[in-house]
Amino acid sequence: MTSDHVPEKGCETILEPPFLVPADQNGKFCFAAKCIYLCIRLEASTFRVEGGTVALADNILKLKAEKNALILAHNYQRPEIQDIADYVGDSIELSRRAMEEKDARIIVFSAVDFMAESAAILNPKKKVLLPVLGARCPMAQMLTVEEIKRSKSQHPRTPVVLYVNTLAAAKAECDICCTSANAVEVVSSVDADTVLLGPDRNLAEYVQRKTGKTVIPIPEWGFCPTHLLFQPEDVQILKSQHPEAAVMVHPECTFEMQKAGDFVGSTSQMCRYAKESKATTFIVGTEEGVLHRLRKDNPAKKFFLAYDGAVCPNMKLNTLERIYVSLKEEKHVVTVPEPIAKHARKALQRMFELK
Ligand code: 5XR
Ligand code: SF4
Repeated sequence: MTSDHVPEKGCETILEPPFLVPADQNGKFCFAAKCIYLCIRLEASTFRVEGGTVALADNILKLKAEKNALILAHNYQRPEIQDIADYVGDSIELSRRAMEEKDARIIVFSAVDFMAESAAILNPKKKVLLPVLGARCPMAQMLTVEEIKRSKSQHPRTPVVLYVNTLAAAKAECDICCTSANAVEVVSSVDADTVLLGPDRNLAEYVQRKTGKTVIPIPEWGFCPTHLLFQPEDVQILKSQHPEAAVMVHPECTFEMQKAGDFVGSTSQMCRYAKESKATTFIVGTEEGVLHRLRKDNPAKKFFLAYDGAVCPNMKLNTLERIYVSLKEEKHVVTVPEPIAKHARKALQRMFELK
């Protein structure tokens, strides 16, 4: 804001804390003038940004109506995207919404690759659009079909449970899918004491602790780069500033981080917990996007991100501008070849049948 504003000679101090008014007449004038100037600048830039965003959001909504499209946004999307979406949720809520959609011709999936793929698998008659082709979940790339086959041959007759954070070809190789919201129920429902679960190792260990079953992670080292950023030390510091706060942690975080939590769960479970809890302050250990939804749903409660840098760059590739272009040009269409889709669909449907 001040970088291109060169103060006049003798007035340099006015922007320094504690913003004292210079004593001489000339100084006072400079101060007042600069305040007005800064206010106008602030106003103009706020107006420009908001005006642009509002216009863009309006155009998206118009285009959406013209094209009979539905916009689904993940909890980790930017606030302005969540605000124009028809539905905001976690991967299972959005997949179910996509599966059940009857009227829309187009589904714009503002999230990452595997979620749009699941929508295309579950509702193949719809045109599913992923606004940005590069929005790919690195964790989903960590489990290859070869690795699954290798693990299966090492552990014959052991059921394979795959996190939805996998590509369609991997899902086609598994018995049942799960999300972070239902992994414990899915593994409990499987008729075996030992299961293979991938790609997230922290989630596999969490499920093992919760179910008492042996959960073998595939691959050995799968992880979410964003959730690994959380450290229990950050929670300690925040807790010392807000001793009354309840700590919510995602199961993709390390066990040390999970131990620092009063509650471990997926984003949809966090949303429920925050609503129902008596606590009015929360420290949140998951991607920062969910704070927008938490604050919107609980305006009287306070939410602090456990670590400022917990941003998924892939999720954040989606912007209003890109959604507009995606809808206008009807790109990028996500399709899954039917021989793969039909196996992956079965694994997803088994998960849905559980609830
Ligand atoms: O809801 C969550 O907990 C986040 C979720 C999902 O199920 O949507 O697990 N997102 C995935 O991208 C994993 C995130 O780290
Ligand atoms: Fe993938 Fe982690 Fe981003 Fe979720 S938050 S999309 S698991 S990288």
